[in-house]
Amino acid sequence: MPLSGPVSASRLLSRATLRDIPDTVRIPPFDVGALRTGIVHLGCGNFHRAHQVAATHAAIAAEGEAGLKWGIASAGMRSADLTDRLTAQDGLFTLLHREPDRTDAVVIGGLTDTFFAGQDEIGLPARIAAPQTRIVTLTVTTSGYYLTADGRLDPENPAIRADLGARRPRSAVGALAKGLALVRAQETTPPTILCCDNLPHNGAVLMQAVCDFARLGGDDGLADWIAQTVRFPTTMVDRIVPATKPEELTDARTALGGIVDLAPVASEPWFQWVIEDFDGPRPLWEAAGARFVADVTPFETAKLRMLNGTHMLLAYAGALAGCDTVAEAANHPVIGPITGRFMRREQSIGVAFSPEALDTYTHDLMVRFRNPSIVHRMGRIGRNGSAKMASRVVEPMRENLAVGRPVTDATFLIACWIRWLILHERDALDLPLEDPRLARLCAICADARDDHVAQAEAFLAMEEVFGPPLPDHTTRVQDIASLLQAMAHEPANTVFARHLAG
Ligand code: CS2
Repeated sequence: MPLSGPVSASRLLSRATLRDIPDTVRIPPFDVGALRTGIVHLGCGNFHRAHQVAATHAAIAAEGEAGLKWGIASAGMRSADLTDRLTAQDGLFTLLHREPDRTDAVVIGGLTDTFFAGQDEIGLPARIAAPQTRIVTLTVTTSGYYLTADGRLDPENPAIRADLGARRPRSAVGALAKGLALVRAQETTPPTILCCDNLPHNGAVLMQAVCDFARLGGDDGLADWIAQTVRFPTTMVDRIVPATKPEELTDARTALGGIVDLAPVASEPWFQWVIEDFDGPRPLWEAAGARFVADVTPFETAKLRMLNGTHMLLAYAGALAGCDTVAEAANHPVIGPITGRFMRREQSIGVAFSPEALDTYTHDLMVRFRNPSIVHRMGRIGRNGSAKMASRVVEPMRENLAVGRPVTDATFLIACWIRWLILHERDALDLPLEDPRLARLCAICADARDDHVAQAEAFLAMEEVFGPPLPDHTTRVQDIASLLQAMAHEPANTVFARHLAG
């Protein structure tokens, strides 16, 4: 984030400067300095702040004195950049709620400690095992769990292998396993672990991964104890939160009457958090609108398929058509209708909502995607495609194929993703491309240069991305290859218009 020189402490957002903030901006209605840590978070980033921290702020505000025990110690897993800024601001930051035509600013309190896990003196295992830690939350992205396509911990992943022998694990799964080993050794009550990433059955999957880690490290007893003793409720989280842009610093400063916030975050107003009901202490997250339910599955399937899967289509097709943001793609005269059709006709399979509820959910999502105040860049939404493809796109596709329903737009999405990779391999994609399997994906593009059938074949053969072969494999390969062929010879917009009409 660009800075125009050092900011004096008297102008920087902090506990001391809260009193200088104009009363048009809501500030924490509790004593931020009196917060105590009850939650440890792994993955301090924008989504975490606009979602779990904002919800915990609301919970503490609603609970008063009794809520002060729910402060969050939040770990950056990849760099010290954001956590250093937050530490300088006593953990305070501005949340800018962006509606299409207005922005509302709130200063959020709730962070007691922010630190980079790689330089933390205490260490994540010790923090997780501290008796006052009653909850551990995680947002490390789908690729941060190092899972195989069937949802198990990848024993060959270098980050996992390195953590097995390390006293200071760097991966979230390693930190949890080592933290829980300490809890077991000291015979205290384990915290509840809440995965807040977009993985199907995220609680069960994370528990399995942590147990897999313990077994890989030769500690079957720990794995059994975790499976029997530690709660990993499933959760569905939803709020669209883009990366912070320079305008956000300016907008925060204006709202705060000249006080500088070096770590503001913008989000849409929409907030959803559906949590599998669990026994055990927790903040009054209902105050923020969180719901505790017996079965999260319908919400999770709807969200993963209809929102997250469709987001991928918007990113891959949108960038190829020259759009910079999700909103531009959702408002595009051809991609917009393809998106709505894909979401309602293909991605709604397996979502246990009534047809009317599906129509409403589709409509609401399109409105959210079209919000022009949310500047969500394609590179960010499209990143880590290989880790997201199976649960968000291929599973519904497989279910549609099994009952003879169309899969044309899922095929289109996959072809657009491959086209991104082909362009990237030729240095012709004007976007940053992040993917845990990037080298392998580029190698496929290079090996089968210009042979689109061979490329489609080789991509679909990657079981760690697509799972076992799809039904009517030859048709799948041909359909993807003919879209790749068309995109190689005609402008993307022409190919897309034909796809919509077809
Ligand atoms: C997005 C999500 O980057 C992505 O994969 O689909 O981050 C999405 O914005 C959130 O899940 C919305 O709740």
